[in-house]
Amino acid sequence: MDLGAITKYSALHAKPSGLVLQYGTAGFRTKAEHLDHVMFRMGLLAALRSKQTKSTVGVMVTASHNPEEDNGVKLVDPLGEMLAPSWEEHATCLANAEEQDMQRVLIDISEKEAVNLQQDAFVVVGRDTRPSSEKLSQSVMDGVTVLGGQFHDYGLLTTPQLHYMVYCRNTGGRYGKATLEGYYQKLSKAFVELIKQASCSGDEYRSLKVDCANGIGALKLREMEHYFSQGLSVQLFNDGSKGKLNHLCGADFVKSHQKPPQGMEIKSNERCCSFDGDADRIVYYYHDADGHFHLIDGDKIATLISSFLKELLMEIGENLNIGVVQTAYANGSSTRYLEEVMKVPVYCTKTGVKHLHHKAQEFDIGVYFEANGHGTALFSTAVEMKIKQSEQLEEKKRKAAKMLENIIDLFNQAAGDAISDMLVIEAILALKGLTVQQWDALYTDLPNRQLKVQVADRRVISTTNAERQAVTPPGLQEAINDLVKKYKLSRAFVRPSGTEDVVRVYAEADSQESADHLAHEVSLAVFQLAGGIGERPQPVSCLY
Ligand code: 16G
Ligand code: MG
Repeated sequence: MDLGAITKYSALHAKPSGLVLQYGTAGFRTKAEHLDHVMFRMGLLAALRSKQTKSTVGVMVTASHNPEEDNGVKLVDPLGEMLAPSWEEHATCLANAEEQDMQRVLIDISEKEAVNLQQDAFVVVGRDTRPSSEKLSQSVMDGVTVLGGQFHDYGLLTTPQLHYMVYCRNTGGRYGKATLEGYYQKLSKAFVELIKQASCSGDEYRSLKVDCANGIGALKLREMEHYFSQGLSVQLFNDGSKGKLNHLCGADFVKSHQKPPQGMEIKSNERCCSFDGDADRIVYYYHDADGHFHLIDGDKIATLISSFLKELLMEIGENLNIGVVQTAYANGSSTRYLEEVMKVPVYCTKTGVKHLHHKAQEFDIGVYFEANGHGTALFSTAVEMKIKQSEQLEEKKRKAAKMLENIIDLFNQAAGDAISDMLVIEAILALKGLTVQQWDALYTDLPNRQLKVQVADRRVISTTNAERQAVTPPGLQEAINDLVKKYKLSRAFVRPSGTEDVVRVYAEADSQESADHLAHEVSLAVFQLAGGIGERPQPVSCLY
């Protein structure tokens, strides 16, 4: 490690004094103008991680669904997964070190993690379409270089595409080719083969409207569409040619406001979907004949996918298990439907993709989705073995095995991916002959409400049982329990946000009015018992 060079270059990416950031569930995220030093240092850290794992590591420059002025950075571990927890701590230490402490922190990390500094390092870098992203990704590469590492700059990529590249590079090409062409071909080939098996792929299955949040998803989907156009035609909206990134559009807007994005013309019963700003989240929706908006969120996506996969499993195999992983935000109706109607075991983890991903790896087929549309399905080697053995099976079983093989190719195994999930969903709808309304009708969501409460220090709230119960401050959980009892089919929980300085409140109940009241009452309890600041929480009717 050439400490002299590190100090010299670090001064060119100086840290604004006093700024403290935390590597959270989505990496570092804040106003773009505060991030130059963080990017340089994450370049250094990625090089160290690459040396330690003797593998390619990824760095993605994006702030997903945040406003255009923000930016962020996330490291991708060798198998395409989120950064290991001990390295998240190193990331926080390194990002917050004052200039004169940088050398010591770097040496500390290298020693703690037994990094062989002589080892080569290789880092791949991707970025979204924000105006600040190009320069910030350059700072990442500066960091990698100063530590003696090599890099490949993929330029503009969706976040899941970067995960895919990392995964391909560390599996000797077995998973796929680490190029955009490789990604497009792998997914499109699997999709087109699946669609061919649909007996009822009439016109209504052939077109889909996609809101791209004025982000990177638009560019990449446009590059990709001709690869799969024989199976599906996509009409792109909010493609970045006019509007602002994530402004009144995108998956986060549609899910949290429960209304369609601006800039998209929707006729009744047309199937539509929205990506978020870095294309790792997707939600579907439509307008019914009466003009009512229907949201089909991550929970209903998980239901569609897991029921289809369960059918395929029943066709081909004994002794293979399937599980669905959700978070506390999953609508109660979805959990009930999965467990009671579909007889699929459901597990709940903390919020954040890495927790769901980890749990899903325990099953032969693990389907995981957050209600907000982050998710994918993972497959064990036992499933792949079963498919290989299917040559000897009877015709019907062989067909199911072939479908499963294509589905595995179509799912991005490295991360939840809006493009890949979209193609999986489109294929399943066509294969099952389901309209968007029929899909939506699988179950009815319980009315729910999410609110935010400002408190002096959100760390006073700690939770257990996958965030469904508050442990501290004292008395808060008892207060929530008492409030919940007042309503039918009700449930509520609170948790400190991992991405914003707020406490989040979730409530659901048998009617929208009840869910709104409950959410408001729980917000007041948080305000009183957890050190609320600013204005007291307003009733929901005053907010919307
Ligand atoms: C991050 C997480 C997402 C989670 C969200 C919760 C990843 C890649 N992203 O965006 O999964 O739903 O944070 O945000 O893990 P919150 O803690 O502010 O509610
Ligand atoms: Mg995202």
